[in-house]
Amino acid sequence: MDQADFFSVPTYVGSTLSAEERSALLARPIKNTENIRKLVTPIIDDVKARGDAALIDFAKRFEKADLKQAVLKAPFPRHLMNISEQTKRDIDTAYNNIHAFHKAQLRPSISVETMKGVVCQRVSRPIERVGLYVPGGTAVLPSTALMLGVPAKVAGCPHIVFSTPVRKDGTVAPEIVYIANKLGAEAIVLAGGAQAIAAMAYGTQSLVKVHKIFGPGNQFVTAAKMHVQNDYSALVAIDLPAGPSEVLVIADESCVPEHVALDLLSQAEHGLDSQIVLLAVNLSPAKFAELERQIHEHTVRLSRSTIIQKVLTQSAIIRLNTVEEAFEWSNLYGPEHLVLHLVNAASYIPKIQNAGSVFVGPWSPVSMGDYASGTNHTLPTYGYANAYSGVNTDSFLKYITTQELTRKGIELLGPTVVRLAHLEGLTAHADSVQVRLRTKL
Ligand code: HSO
Ligand code: ZN
Repeated sequence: MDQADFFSVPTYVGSTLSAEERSALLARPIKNTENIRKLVTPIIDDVKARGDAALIDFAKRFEKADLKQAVLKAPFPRHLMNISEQTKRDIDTAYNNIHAFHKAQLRPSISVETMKGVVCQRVSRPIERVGLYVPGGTAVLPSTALMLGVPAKVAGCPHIVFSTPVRKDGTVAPEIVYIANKLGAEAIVLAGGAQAIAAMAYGTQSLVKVHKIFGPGNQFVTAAKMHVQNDYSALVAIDLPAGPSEVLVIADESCVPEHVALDLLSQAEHGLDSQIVLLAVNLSPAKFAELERQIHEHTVRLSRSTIIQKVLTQSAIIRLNTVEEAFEWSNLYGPEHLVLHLVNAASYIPKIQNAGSVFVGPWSPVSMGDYASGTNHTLPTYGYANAYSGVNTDSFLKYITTQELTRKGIELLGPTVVRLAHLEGLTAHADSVQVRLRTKL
């Protein structure tokens, strides 16, 4: 076995696959949730019981860091956000684009007169306290601080807290502190994993509990989010199940193999559990060979080569005959990121039913959306794109409805409601309308 074979990507011919083989290729690896739950529950319970002291102990155990305090409160000291002028400008550029796109998502309140004298309204309110989880792990992700913080700010959330694991020296990445400061966040919880989620869900001696928790994370973070969401004593909501990164690329003969290769590898480098799929539509043998060559050539060169090689062996290239078939596959898979390397790529958008975010045409690598184009990078994974949207401005808002009827309105609609209430045997409901209809003004 030579070096190239070691991480060659399993390749399939779509037309030869049985129904079972197809669904096996579309499935994500099954998670042993029971085991994860067993590990996560005692951590959550400990933070719930002991608060800050438990967080300090976990920082020692998991991050090998000695913390004096578990929560860093605003105003954040300047020396903790020491970054270059160029990095500031780059963060600011990304911030402005994300801000512009998420601001445009704000919707005016609506008011509809459904019948004469019956007026219904919907008004929005920002969620008052939001907790934003920024993963640490194998890479620091200040971009995630922007993706969660900017829409929170746009929505008008008055109390924003971040949570992120500390480094060995007890500090967090200065870029994250800079962003937290720019957003007017109140605190940074110096914790990662399940312990961070628990701190935000239940509060600690130095942190007020939040109403909704956002952010991607590993399986422990996701399991902890699910756990606290189901605990009435936490009374907390979560954004979405956002797991390991995924990309599905659809490429036809017009594609530039090197671009396709790097789009795949850029998501593969996120972690050992990343998922990448390439649907190759009618590629000539020469194009296909070049694509494979590019994947190999770049994989050996990249800084996270070992991770990528492992990911490639558990990935798939599927050769298909038509673009239509490719979209059928893609809609069944429901990828977090969908990249279209196709002639007239934009004309296929109406065919997309399930995807987190779509990257259209040869000049739109996933990285643009990961960092700075303006769209959000916290997206549904694991096939949840068939029911969930990615994080957006609405995720930070609640909608309240109101109704106001006039005397004319209740006269018009009241008898209908009285009959419907009787139908359900709920006479107090019926009477609350009847008494009004009888009231002489
Ligand atoms: N692609 C990731 C987000 C990210 N990429 C952060 C780079 N930094 C979401 O799946
Ligand atoms: Zn990424």
